[in-house]
Amino acid sequence: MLQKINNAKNSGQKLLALLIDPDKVENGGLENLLFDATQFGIDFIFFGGSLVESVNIDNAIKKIKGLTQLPIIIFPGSSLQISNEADCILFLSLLSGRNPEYLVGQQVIAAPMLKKSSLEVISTAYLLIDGGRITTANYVSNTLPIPRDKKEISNNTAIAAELFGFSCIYLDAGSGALFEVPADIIEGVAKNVDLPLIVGGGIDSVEKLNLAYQSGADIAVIGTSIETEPKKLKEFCNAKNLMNENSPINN
Ligand code: 1GP
Repeated sequence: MLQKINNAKNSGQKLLALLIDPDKVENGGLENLLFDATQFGIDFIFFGGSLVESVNIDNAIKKIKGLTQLPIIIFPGSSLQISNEADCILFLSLLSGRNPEYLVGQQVIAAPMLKKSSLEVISTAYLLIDGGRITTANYVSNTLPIPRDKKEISNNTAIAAELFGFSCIYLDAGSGALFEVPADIIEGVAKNVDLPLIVGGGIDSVEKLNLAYQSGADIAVIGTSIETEPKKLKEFCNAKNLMNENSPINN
């Protein structure tokens, strides 16, 4: 999967991930949603959440796999969210925070399970950016997000991530953020490091999606907006496809 992501980055192709909250898998509409996601051009299903109630992760992923052949990447909120049913997992370290439990504690618990699993593991520096309100990720991780007007902090953190040897960076304003990750934060990180850049949180319009891509996002993640208005999926996919058709590397 990392190879696919790096190849896309090197050829200027943008990717789009649909985030599925494990607690919503049993809700109606999943079949249609995944049919549309496959048909219109979603590249990955991201699966996970900061707070998951009582769902059986294996069964939830099996259900998704029964409905689509899209790759499933676990975006875990904790070491409890591991399943061999998925294809890949983002091995996140919350590098914007100063809570050792989310920098390394959960990872130490998860490490032997991941080592034994068949999952592809992508080491990912996870940076929470202030999205205008306290998100579940901020609350649960007990960390401060990077202020929206402090791009030197996100730049420095991203450079540290690259020096540490992380394989990619995830800039997240948090699920349901009021404001998406600011363009200048994405631009700064994209200029300072060569790693693939995942960007999400609060992307609820095609304009915001396009701006994230133009600023340097390689993968955009969309969750809440599609949960609220599933019909937007087609618009988002069309925008991504159009951006790729018009990519200077293609022309
Ligand atoms: C959250 O980046 C994801 O971690 C997606 O955010 O739900 O706001 O789209 P939204």
